[in-house]
Parts: sequence; structure tokens; C-alpha cells
Amino acid sequence: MTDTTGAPRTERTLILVKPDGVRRGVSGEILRRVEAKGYRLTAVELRTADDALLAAHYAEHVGKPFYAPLVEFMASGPVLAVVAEGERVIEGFRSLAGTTDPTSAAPGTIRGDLGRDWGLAVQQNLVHGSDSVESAEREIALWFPAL
Ligand code: DAT
Ligand code: MG
Repeated sequence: MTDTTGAPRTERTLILVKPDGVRRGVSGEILRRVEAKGYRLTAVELRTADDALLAAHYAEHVGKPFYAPLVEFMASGPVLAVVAEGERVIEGFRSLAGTTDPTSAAPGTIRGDLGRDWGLAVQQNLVHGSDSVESAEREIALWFPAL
């Protein structure tokens, strides 16, 4: 897609390889898929998130039954935080990731190929991807304030 001047309209998105993905050693495979699709990695950092960062990141889910287990899971080990860039990367990465429930996520997607239900209170579904331009800018500012 192009803007009114004909220049490509690139976007940025925040991708997280969640603690289950890092623990299982599939972060390289996940980044491989992002790069193979043709997106550019602009920042990559392995870090363990604290409660304040996770509360801000998941503010939209406060009050839902899975909120507490979600934050506990996300703080349970390091995550690989990534900013990726490209035309329609927000939509494109959500498509690569597959739907939220890894059991029913389509084969060919990250969650469909690499994930499944482990019988736990929260879906351990390997990745997060921003769901809109507004979320992406908000989340990138939280995880990579220097960008
Ligand atoms: P997504 O990660 O596909 O954008 P989301 O933003 O609705 O999904 O939810 C954030 C995370 O919370 C999701 O990746 C896993 C967990 N989650 C969502 N819905 C859930 C549910 N019904 N039961 C358990 N965990 C859930
Ligand atoms: Mg979401």
C-alpha cells in the first residue's frame, strides 16, 4: 500500500516471544518466520518483564478472569521483545501468529504449528503481536522507550 505521494506506508509492530517460547527454544524459529515473510527486525531484546510493565501492556485485560494468571505467566521468565517493520506488518504478523487458542490455530501459523493447550489457566500461546497502529505505538513506547 502507498500513501498519497506513492511512497510505501511502513508500520512497526511489537512482537513478544512469550516465556513459553523462550523456554522451549523456539524463539529462533519464530524470528525466522518473521524474517522469511520479509519483515525487518529493528530491535530485539531478551528481558524479564516486571509487574508495572505487564500491567501497562495488558491494561485492556484488567478485570478479566485470565488477567492474574496471564501476568504471572508473562513474568515467569525472559521474553524476547522485538520491533518489526514493514508494509502492513501489524496485520501480517497477526496472520503469521494465528488465532489466540493454540489448539485450534491453523496449521502453518506459529501458534498452530508450535503450540497447544497445556491445561493451564491461561493460554500459553508463544507470541504477542500488537493488534492496531495505536496499540503498536503504545506498546513500543512501553517496551522500547528509546525508540
Ligand atoms: P491475542 O494474544 O491473540 O491478541 P488477547 O489480546 O485477547 O489475544 O489476549 C491476550 C492473552 O491473554 C492471550 O494471548 C492469551 C490470554 N488469553 C486470552 N483469552 C484467554 C482465555 N479465554 N483464557 C485464557 N487465556 C486467555
Ligand atoms: Mg491482544
